[in-house]
Amino acid sequence: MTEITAPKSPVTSAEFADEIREQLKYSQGVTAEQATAADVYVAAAKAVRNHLADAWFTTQADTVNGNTKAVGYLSAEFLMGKQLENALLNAGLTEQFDEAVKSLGFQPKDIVDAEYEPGLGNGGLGRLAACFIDSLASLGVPAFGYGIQYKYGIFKQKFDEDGKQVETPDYWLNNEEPWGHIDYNRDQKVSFGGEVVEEDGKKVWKPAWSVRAVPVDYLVPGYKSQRVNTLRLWTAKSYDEFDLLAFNKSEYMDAVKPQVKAENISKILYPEDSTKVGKELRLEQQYFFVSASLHDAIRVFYPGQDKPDLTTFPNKITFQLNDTHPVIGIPELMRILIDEYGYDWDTAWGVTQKTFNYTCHTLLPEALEVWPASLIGELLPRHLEIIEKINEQFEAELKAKGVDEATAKDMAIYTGDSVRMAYLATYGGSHVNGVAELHSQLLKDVTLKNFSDAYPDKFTNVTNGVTPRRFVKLANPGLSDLITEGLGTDKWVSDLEMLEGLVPLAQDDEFVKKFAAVKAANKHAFVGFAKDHYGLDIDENTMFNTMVKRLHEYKRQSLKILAVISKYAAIKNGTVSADDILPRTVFFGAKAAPGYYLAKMTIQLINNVSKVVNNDPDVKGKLAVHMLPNYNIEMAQNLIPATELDEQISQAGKEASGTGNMKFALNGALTVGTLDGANVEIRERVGAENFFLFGMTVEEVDKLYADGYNPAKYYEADPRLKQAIDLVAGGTFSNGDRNAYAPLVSDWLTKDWFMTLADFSAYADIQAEIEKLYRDPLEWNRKAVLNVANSGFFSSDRSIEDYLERIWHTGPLA
Ligand code: GLG
Repeated sequence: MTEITAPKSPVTSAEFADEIREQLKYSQGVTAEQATAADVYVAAAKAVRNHLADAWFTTQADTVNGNTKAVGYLSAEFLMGKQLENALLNAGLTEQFDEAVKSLGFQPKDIVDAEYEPGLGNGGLGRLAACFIDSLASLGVPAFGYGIQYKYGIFKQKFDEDGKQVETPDYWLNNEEPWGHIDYNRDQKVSFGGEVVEEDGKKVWKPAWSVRAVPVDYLVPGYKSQRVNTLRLWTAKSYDEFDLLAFNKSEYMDAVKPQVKAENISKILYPEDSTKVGKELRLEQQYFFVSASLHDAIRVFYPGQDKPDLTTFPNKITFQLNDTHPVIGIPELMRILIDEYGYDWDTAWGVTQKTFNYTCHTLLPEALEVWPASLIGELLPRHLEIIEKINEQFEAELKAKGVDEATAKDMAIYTGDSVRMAYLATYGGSHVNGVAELHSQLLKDVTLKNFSDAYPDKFTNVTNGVTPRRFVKLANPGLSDLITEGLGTDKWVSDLEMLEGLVPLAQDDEFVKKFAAVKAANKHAFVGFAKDHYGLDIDENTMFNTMVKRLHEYKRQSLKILAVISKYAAIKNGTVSADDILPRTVFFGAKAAPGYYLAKMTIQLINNVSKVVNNDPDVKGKLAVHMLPNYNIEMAQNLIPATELDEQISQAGKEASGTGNMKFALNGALTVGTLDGANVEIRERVGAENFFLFGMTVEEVDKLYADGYNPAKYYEADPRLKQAIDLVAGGTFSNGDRNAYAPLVSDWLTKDWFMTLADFSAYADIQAEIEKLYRDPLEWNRKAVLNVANSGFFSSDRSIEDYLERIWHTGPLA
């Protein structure tokens, strides 16, 4: 095997400045004197990319020639965040960069800020994929991320003067994008539609139309591993850009139609999060990237071979299906093996089942994709046949296992009308995992119970994690320095469980005070960030209390805003004395899916509560509320390190894991949360006494549903809750308009599917405990240090180690 070479020998800052100048001159066509910050950003990006190139090529060669199985991470979303700082860190060029840009007359921060954040994901699932490929590279495991280079990422969120969410397109490729390398010579053809005919006793798919899948390669540098993996995002192009015949007849629009149809496939990221969509285009997107990726893997691992031995495919690469979105890959690999390479069904099935594994990210039944069979039949007729046959084989297998008919029917992959992708994934792959202990247990007990009974060995858990590079080292340099000082080494950045070494320091008052000073500095920095970005004036001498995540009823932003309203009312009414009020600034950040009515109304309510509260002289200095627009990775990197109290208040049994919760704990925020998702494990590790637990458990929730839930009862029982809802209903946050929030209020009082009202009292009660502790800064910060010290488990490096051991059965390159 090839020697691992370091990513191009380290350079001095003067040399790096020359490299930037060279890029400016020969690539961008501007001199250093003419260059703007945006120019220098592009030049620096290209310069650092060059530094990583050799390690990238070596890694590719070793991936193909070595005997370590690679990982293919198939994901419809990769929410990468800005790249420059991370690439510099992993290339070991941070200091050179800082000096170099200063010598060119710029501030490093302005160059970093000039990067436009790509938003190719919705939330946790997409960000997890980004953390995972970072960890794979850092652990030296050969891996490919495979996805789509959407032209428009997640919409940009603004608020209109009524506080309503307004979505605008996110055209992130508006300016030169220096990271992706488009590779027209490694394209793949992806076909759709048409019919299946029999020729010489063989099924032959005659598709109606095809698109050209062109890869755009992003380098994924590992931290101190000398390895650089590939994120290959596909973009759709037309084969017949231009129909000359139509054009000659001056039908200009018709002439470009094929191009428009083809390019639509990679045009937009679906802005749904955990909700079902039934869009033809979405299935086209899924098939597009999965088909291209599987063919690409065959190209990579069997170079130049016309008749490769694909029975070895699962030894070359194992594919992880990130949720149900890529599950069409199962019938696609069957089709490739049988139709394109002539394998028999059983051989193809053996290879396919060994190749795939499936991660489920939800507990909401409506988020498990189910496709109408008619749609699959129209778009992918051969695949529908294969799915039917898989289903027949599955039924026979269940029968042989003694599964009764009614149960087998419930488990059908193909019902005649529809195809259940989660079931197809569970049967068609080797392993199924949930993303936190509780979630994996609930998958076995509830969501996929029949499958777990029939195939107990398939089921396992891998608790999520987050990359310590981006979310501690880069986001929180002050804390990083303090950790390094405390541990006497910076090795924790790639071995996060070393943070445990900080446990004794939580008893050292001097250390705790240093931690408090870092937090204060981060708060101060965020005040500046909020002023620059949103024009806000924030009082840093208040508790920073944050709830950032997608807006969804189950996550219960409603619970938080009702508690805020109740506190506002208490201050106004004088029910709390001035001395008893702990000054708080509450931050929300959340995007709602554009078609999600109640979620959008919740955003509007938060914005209007914010308007009323922040402009009321009676509560000035005591309570402030901000709904920050366009929550994204950049905001997370700035806000999380500044947060003191974070909110993880979903209804128990609904949040599969959460990953924001891990980022907050690692940055020394205390959590107020329910026993849901990974909160359970966070609490176990940081200690019950260092976590504010409230609310119903999964069992209590189930029981209450079963007994018949009546939210109005809770409204009547707790005057704080009644008053908060009455204020909303009475028009306090809508200029007296009593109808403005009627649908929301009516939902609370009559449905309240996620039991916000039932958990309100417990949530309001625990605030006293939180505030009491906060008044004792030393004790609060001691607990915060213990949160940091005991959260090392939540590194995505550990998650990847678990996947390697429990599911992928592979490891780093030698
Ligand atoms: C999901 C879940 C989250 C989970 C994330 C990553 O809702 O609880 O943390 O995936 O596994 N759709 C998501 O974001």
